[in-house]
Amino acid sequence: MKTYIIGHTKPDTDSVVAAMATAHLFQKDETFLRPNALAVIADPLNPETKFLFEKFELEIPPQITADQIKPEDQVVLVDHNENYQRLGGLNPEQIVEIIDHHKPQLNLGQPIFLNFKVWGSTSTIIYYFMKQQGIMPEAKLAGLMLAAILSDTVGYKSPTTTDKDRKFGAELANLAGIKDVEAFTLEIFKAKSDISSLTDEQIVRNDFKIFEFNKKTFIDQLETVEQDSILNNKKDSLLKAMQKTKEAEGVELLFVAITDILKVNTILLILGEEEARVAEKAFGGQVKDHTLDIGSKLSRKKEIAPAIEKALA
Ligand SMILES: [Mn+2]
Repeated sequence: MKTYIIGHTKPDTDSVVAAMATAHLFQKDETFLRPNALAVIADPLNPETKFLFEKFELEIPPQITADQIKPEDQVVLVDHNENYQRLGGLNPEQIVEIIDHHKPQLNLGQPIFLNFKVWGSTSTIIYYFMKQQGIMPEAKLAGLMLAAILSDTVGYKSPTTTDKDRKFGAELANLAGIKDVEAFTLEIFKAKSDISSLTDEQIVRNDFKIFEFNKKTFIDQLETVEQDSILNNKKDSLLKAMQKTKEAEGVELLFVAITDILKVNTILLILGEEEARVAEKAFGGQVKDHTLDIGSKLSRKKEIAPAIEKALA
């Protein structure tokens, strides 16, 4: 019997690092009774996460498919809980534990261990458990955990940021020997912005979620330090890729949010009239040339998706 610890599909840094940190915790502390737990990933790493693993010279967790999970194995989900965010084909009956900071959307047939905390990253939660058990991550893992917090909270600027994230982030910076956290944040932002290897369709699908609002709504968010150049050079081709994706996914509304994490500003790419109507109702202002500036809203979870949901209600 094996226990796999896995984050969501199209993993971000927090998803991968939270799985690794959880495996470390379970291996070091036998009271969890999951000593052979193994961190794995559902899809290849994005450029930001790849950069961080190279920087800290740590081994990337192996990628698995549902076929590799045997009926007697157990699965721990980190950084997600919703069905559509899970590894495709995963049998929900094999999920034994979930550690997450997203809205719970669960319909499971058996009792399981649930650890949900409304903090800025799942890595914040794992570090909290480590502290409770007196287990400290070694320097490299601490550096990755700090990166996961900074990435998920957009350098502590997102409204999802809590005092726990700042406090634990500072402790992890100490453990990792990172003195200039701001410079480190900028390094992460630059790596996050590297879309040179992505096609337009991959950008539109880079970090999307589908929300079951009154209308089925696809929202992708691209966090970048190059908002201007993306809008100047890529808008038309992205709109084409958005149309294709909308048809392929069978959604009623599709938005791509281009968030400049240094300027703290989001511009929505608006595909058609229906999206324009909903976005104007949700955020005010007027759509111009397929774009709507929605100001300082950074968080899809806390600001962008709820406003769209409300406009559709
Ligand atoms: Mn997360």
